[in-house]
Amino acid sequence: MKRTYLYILTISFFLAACGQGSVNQDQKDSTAAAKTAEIDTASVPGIEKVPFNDTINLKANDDMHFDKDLFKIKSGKKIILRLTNIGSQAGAPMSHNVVILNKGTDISNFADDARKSEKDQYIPPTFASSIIAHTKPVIAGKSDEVEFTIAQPGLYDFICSYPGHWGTMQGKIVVE
Ligand SMILES: [Cu+2]
Repeated sequence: MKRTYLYILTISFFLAACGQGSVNQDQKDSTAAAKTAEIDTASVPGIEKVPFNDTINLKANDDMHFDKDLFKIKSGKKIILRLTNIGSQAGAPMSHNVVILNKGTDISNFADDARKSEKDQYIPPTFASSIIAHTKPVIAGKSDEVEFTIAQPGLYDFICSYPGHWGTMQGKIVVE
């Protein structure tokens, strides 16, 4: 009888200890999540080698690539977005643009609507609130330039919204 009592006591103590353990684990998890949110932008591979810039200067070619895919800018600062199309001017020249998307925008959904927005030069009105800045369509040999400011630090995507281009024409902007 005494032995059973001890046994139950031991089990209870063990369970209590486990309970305590899981509380600590939860605390650890939430601390880790908070840290992840904090270092979100710092965890972008290669970002430590990218200097702060006041200009996002992109060149696009007929192979549907931008010459750069990673930028670092300061929040609240006026930034120039410039796109130059260095593609061939012969035949049927290919156009490109650059669209900077707000944090958390689903690129695939955006591109889907962009594809259906030919009359709006592939800038979908349905996603107006997700667009921070965009250039005009730029044909080979031309360039376009716009200014923008991003107030909130974080990680932002940019793409070319021409149909079928965004898969290879995209990059990231870290705002600190
Ligand atoms: Cu393009």
